[in-house]
Amino acid sequence: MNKKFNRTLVTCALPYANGPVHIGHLAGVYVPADIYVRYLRMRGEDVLYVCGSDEHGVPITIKAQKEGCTPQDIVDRYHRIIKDSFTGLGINFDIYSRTSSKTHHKNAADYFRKLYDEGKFIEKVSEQYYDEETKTFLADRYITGTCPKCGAEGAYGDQCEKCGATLSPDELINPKSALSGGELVKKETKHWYLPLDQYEKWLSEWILDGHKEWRSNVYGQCKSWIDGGLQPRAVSRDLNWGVPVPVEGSDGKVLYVWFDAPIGYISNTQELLPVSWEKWWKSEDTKLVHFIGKDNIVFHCIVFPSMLKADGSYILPDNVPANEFLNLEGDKISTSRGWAVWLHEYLEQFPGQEDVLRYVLTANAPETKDNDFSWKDFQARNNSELVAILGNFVNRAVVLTHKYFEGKVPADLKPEAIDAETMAQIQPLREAMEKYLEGYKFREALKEAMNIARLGNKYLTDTEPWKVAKTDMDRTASILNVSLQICASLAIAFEPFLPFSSEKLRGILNVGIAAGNDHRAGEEGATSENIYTAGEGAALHTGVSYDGITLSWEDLGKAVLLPAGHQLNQATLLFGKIEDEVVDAQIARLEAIRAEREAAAKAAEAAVVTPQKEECTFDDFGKMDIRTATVLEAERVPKTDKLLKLTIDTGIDKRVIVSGIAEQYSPEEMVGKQICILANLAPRKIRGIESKGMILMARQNDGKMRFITPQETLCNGAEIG
Ligand code: B3M
Ligand code: ZN
Repeated sequence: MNKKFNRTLVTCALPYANGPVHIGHLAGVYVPADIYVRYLRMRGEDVLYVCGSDEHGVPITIKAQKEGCTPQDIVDRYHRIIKDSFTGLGINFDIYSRTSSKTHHKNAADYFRKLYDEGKFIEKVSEQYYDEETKTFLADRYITGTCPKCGAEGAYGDQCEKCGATLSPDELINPKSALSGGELVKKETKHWYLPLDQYEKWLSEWILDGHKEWRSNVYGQCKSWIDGGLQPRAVSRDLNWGVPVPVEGSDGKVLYVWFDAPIGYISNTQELLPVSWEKWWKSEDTKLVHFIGKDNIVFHCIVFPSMLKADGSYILPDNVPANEFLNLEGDKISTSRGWAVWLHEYLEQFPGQEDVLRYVLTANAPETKDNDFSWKDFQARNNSELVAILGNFVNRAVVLTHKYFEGKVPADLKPEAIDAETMAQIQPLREAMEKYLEGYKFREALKEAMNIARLGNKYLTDTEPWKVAKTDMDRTASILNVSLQICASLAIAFEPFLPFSSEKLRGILNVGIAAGNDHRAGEEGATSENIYTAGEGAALHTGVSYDGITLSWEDLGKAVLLPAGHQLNQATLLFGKIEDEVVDAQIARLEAIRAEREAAAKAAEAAVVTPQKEECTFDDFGKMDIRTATVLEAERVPKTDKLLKLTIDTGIDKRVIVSGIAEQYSPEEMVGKQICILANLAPRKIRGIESKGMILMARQNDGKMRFITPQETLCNGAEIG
């Protein structure tokens, strides 16, 4: 495989260190990348696996401001949480560093400076919003105003959170500074731009002609960007958090977060491998693969490659297998609304069940379209796939071997046709898995692995060794031999997907696995802070062998992996059933969030006030005869939901008014109430009843209505005006 390549550099999108990692991130980026890396390592490939926290950008400064702490406090907090939670899920990067590191600051500044010196940027002065009070230029997020689309207050300069519209600060009605609340002025400021238009032709050849094999969602997005014509992009910002622009006269300016963050991949590699890093970034026989979510496509396929091209000494990504989005219980995952399942919380609440999450997120991966995570599906996939198929098969095979053969792999004494038939079905699955894994189709690859377990489970059910054992021990020996060989294949097939369970299974089978090497130890001169120390994170199975048996990927599907007489360990359950109460509690937590959100939306809707009507004169108003009156009798108008027939005392007379308030008031409630009426409204027939006048109601935008009543009881017929 990888004929033209001798090594693979895998990067994962650097998570923003302003919140923990959730299942959407995992399904989109980290779980697929981890499967890919584990697979390549099993095949003996040289792989470097790089990630880290993205610690710059405006949202981090806003969060710090809200919490009354520094941006550094924020990123320190989340960097730790994110890093530990990845380790907890068995995602062991060679390095997980951070963009606030010294190496990165220097590296990003040098990168900019080189392009600057070579004249690769355009310098442009433009007018930007400026807050006189705080003396700062404002990022779009720091500008708030009324949304031009839906009228909501508090829309941001880049987006209205109420209606979701993408905005520019110029579109906001009455824009104000979110920092000081004060008025804004426009002021000139200088920035540097990467002239993407100059890279358009090259990008078109490189991607549109040269990478037709990229996923259609990725290719399609690139095509629409390129076809739409590329514009120069600013690579600096007026902000005081980030990598300072390394050019004289650029005080108060930092590199745009999307300029420095991808350089973070390079910096992190340098931190780990200060001697040999260039081999990974500048050598044509290195295959570079970026795992990202779909909102990052333009940056990884258009902007970063243009930056690399502008420098000229770097390789370009061979593939960018971006996933679509994962929703949660039918709704978009949202950090700010708490609509998410956070990895660090999952690890706490589901100890020992790391692989269940890895399994469900892969089986449901949003590879070609958005997909949904639901707790019921999580439970069903655990109970009816992991427990009932994979776990059940392994457990039956091992328990029966202990029961009849003292836990030793029995010899294949009496083979029958069904054995060969079953193995013949399993044998081609390795190639199928390889094709899928190398083509970034992880869901499909997982299905094939599960098919091995299905075939094994069916084989046991069909051959019924527990019955055969009553009459034919030789045949029983063969059945269990075949079953255990399949178990050994499962330990190989599931290693990339379910590393914890696979390790457990190998422990039961008493075998090792050749899982390749990692680079976590770094090399001489490596910056120590972010380098893993021995024992940190889940074990990497680097060529350990037990009882002389070391399985390798190439063994998958072979008929004989465990020799007769090989001693097994006791069976332990690979997976446990997940009960209703457990998922019901998770669902209840989400339902509470949903209910709160709906109530807030209703309140917000109610608060929207209709615009004032056209002007009227005093005479217009004077024509209206508004008075107090009391309801004497009330009854529903038959066959209607909304109408009440009210008999009222107006002080002038007793009359009937038909009013559309039955949805808000029952007849009983109305009797005896003092209200206000428009007395001289021309009579109308409503449902055959003559209605003389109208009851005055206050009406909210959400449909809620209340009648108007004097502050204290007055005589009927008192004039209002
Ligand atoms: N920090 C991830 C995100 O959009 C962003 C990726 C940077 S990768 C260089 O959540
Ligand atoms: Zn809006």
